[in-house]
Amino acid sequence: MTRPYKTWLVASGLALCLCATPAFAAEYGKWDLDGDGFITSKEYSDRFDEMNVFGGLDTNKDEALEKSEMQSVLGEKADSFGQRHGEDFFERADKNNNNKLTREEFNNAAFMSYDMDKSASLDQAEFGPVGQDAREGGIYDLES
Ligand SMILES: [Ca+2]
Ligand SMILES: [Ca+2]
Ligand SMILES: [Ca+2]
Ligand SMILES: [Ca+2]
Repeated sequence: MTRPYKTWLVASGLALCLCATPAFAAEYGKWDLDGDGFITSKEYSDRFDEMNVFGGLDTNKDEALEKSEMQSVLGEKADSFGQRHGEDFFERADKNNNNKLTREEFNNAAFMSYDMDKSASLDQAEFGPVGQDAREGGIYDLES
């Protein structure tokens, strides 16, 4: 009878540890600019732009992302990107179906795939994958 309870304690203890590390808090704070504990799509887009994710993918700098640009810049990261955002990311993101993504279309679609509960904000649990993708060697580490 005591076993499931213990397992639960260990599991929640681990989760708390992960969130409480200074590195995690520092990273989260970089995104959650007003410090309210949630990352809105605006905060997310601002940080994404600061990291120059869209700009890094938009190689001809025309503020429009073509599928071929994404594929050539992502290179071997294309698989990880597809796993994170779905293989049909480009099609879903392209709201007006012109085969190009604006900065807004790109940022919004990326945000939505992290916002698992569709609350229009990212809590700390939802931020976990963002932190992984944004760190050195992650999907968005494009300048290497
Ligand atoms: Ca916030
Ligand atoms: Ca372009
Ligand atoms: Ca479009
Ligand atoms: Ca959410």
